[in-house]
Amino acid sequence: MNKTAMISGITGQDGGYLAKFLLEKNYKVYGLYRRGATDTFGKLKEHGILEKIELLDFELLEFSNICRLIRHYQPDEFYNLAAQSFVATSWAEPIYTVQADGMGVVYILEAIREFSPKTKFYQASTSEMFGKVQEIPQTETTPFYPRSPYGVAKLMAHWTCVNYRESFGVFACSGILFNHESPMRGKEFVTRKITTYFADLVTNKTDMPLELGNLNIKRDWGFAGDYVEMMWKMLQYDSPDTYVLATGETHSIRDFIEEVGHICGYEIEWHGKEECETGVDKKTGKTIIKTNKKFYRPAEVDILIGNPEKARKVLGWRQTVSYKELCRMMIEADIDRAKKN
Ligand code: NAP
Ligand code: F7E
Repeated sequence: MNKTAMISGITGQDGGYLAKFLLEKNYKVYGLYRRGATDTFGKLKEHGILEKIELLDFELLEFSNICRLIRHYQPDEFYNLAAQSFVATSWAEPIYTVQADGMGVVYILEAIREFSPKTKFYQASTSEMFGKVQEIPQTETTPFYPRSPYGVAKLMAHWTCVNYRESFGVFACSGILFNHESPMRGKEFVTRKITTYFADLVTNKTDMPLELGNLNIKRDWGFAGDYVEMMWKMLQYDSPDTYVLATGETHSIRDFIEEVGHICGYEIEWHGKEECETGVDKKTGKTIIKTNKKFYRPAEVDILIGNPEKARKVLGWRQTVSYKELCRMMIEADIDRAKKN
């Protein structure tokens, strides 16, 4: 009998990579999605797996629907990747974010506890829970200090996961994942915003500068494809636990722009600072980057850098795509897409 896995957030970046990975392991995959007025299956089509997944209606805030799904299908594994995942939006929609990203997890865990206690559960926790970091690098024991409604909601979900593990014996794992990117990343996230811009620039689709927020922020960026395998590994281990997944390297937004710019043949000279900074193409003198206050956040997470030692030892975590390879992979994919369109 094939193992069964439910993936919420199947239409997102990680949903596609995880579904592809599990299908290759011969899982029967149930993809949970919310109906949209426009086509939201683009990533699954690009992965070439849309037809292989059984799609089921799902909404994080609809407890009745979550109960019905879990009672009926009783999956071996449930990967909760669904979330309002854009940090900037969480200040505009704090109530919805806390309900979906926090309460939504309580709903799923309650349904598992009640109707399918054998289901193993993976929660998509995040380095945003470390926020104003209390320690460098961050590990599983670093105290949390979230800086956004998103981080607060995810922290509630994380502790709920730990609590259901300890109180009811649910096999609930929390993966504290640092930023992971790919050509499937949503275009509003900073890496993809930068690579889609440079792709448009080199294919002459734009001559406007790219407007960004704080360029000095640092993130620990890895490749999404590497991280989904570890989600699965967490659920195959003898006992449920919490793990940090990260690369152990950190780079600024400025650094990411310079690397992608360099691949596209641009050397950038910086003028001004903070909210009045510009990045100028050395060859032509043209301004290609501009900061704009609009993209600054009310409270920032200045630096993230994780220590994935525990995952390395227990799960065999290793990174297969380096930072520079990730930059190249993303810009090349966006240039290909820009040429096709
Ligand atoms: P993503 O691309 O933004 O995907 C989020 C998914 O959640 C989408 O399929 C979205 O559906 C779905 N969703 C949102 N609200 C929902 C709701 N109310 N009911 C049902 N589905 C809903 O995110 P991702 O990058 O793949 O990340 C996957 C998970 O890992 C998220 O929980 C995120 O918070 C977490 N995480 C991500 C990172 C990272 O660097 N990528 C790091 C740590 C943790 P629509 O397509 O309909 O919007
Ligand atoms: O921002 C700065 C911004 O939106 C990264 C999500 O997957 O990873 C992601 O959250 C940094 C921030 O990702 C712009 O202020 C500057 O400091 O790409 P991002 P994020 O906020 O780190 C974590 C781990 C998750 O869990 C989340 O779900 O870049 N930044 N200028 C900008 N960011 C954006 N989006 N746009 C700008 O113009």
